[in-house]
Amino acid sequence: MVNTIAQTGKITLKKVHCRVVSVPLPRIIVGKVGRFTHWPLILIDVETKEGFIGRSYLEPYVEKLARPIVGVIQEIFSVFEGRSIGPFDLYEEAMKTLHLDGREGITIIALSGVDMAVWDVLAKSVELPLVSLLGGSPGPIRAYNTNGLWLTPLDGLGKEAEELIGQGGFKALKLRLGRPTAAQDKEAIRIVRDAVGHDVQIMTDFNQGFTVAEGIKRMHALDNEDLYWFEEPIAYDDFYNYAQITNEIKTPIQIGENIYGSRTFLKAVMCRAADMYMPDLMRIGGVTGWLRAASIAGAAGLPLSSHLYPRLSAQLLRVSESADWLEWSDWAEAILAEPFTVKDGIATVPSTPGNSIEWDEPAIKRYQI
Ligand code: SMN
Ligand code: MG
Repeated sequence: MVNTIAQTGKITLKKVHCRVVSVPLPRIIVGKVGRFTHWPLILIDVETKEGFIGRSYLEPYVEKLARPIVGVIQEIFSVFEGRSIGPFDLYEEAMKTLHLDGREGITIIALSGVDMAVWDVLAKSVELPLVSLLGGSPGPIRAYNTNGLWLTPLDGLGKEAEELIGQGGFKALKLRLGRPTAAQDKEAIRIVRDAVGHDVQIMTDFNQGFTVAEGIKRMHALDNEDLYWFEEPIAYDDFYNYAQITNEIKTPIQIGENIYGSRTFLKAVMCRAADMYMPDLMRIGGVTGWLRAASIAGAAGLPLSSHLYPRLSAQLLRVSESADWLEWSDWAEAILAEPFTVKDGIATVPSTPGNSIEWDEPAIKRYQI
């Protein structure tokens, strides 16, 4: 194998393989986003002429959308097949063609998957972890546990909060809110607070459940509960109303998991839509999109956390100027080879080359659909 990538900085793209799996969730998701017992994943392998394989995965939420996204991945890849190119150039060229079908939604989700895999190839070709290729270093990043505390019966929340802390000595958890009454939300917070004490941060997420008026009323009612953030109280793209809410509510407002691409990210920042941001790798534009959004957040002094994709997000948070918290979810763990664990509330980026995504092939066989 002749590793010309290390000399030219260019990767010769040969083939893309996509597989779809549906893995059982360790804890069922019950929220404003819906009810999920299983979690679909698109597993992407980018094969290169130089012999390296770059890997990434996407979490499309909706099983029926996995195939259409695979179709878009193949379409994007076909433009680059046989060509030698670097990640930024690929991203730019693909974005230029995406204007035909729109740069938000499934198109950028598919491009994000390709982008993450191509960056993995580049890092592997120079035998560096992605974080080091980007100028950072392997090491720690603080993490919060997002794996539970859904809109489930109140009497189970205390025990569940204790279990979630126990999954990695966590110092922070996410609790979903937006129950029928403010009193019920308050009770949920009290139960979790009693279970975990005052040294644990509680992030909260409304998953866009409210109208503007309802959201403002509810957040005023919960504004003195010592919560780390209120996430997505209203529709994710209503930046003007977010700005009003952010101005009016003391608890920091968090958005970002549904923002597509760095230009829309900039629009949110320019609107002063939120106090803090949490991009999602599959929507922001993969590694390339993350780097661009993180520069904006850093320069603006806005704390940056992540959404899902803990392995790759940990690497990127370590090169992000305003890095805040890693969202640690175990939903994709079932098909990944090395466990990505948290100890004393800290996740550690390993020093293995690439983005540290490797498959557990027997598990993939079990869950492939
Ligand atoms: C979330 C993400 C993905 C599926 C359901 C809920 C949630 C989060 O918004 O922030 O983790
Ligand atoms: Mg959320």
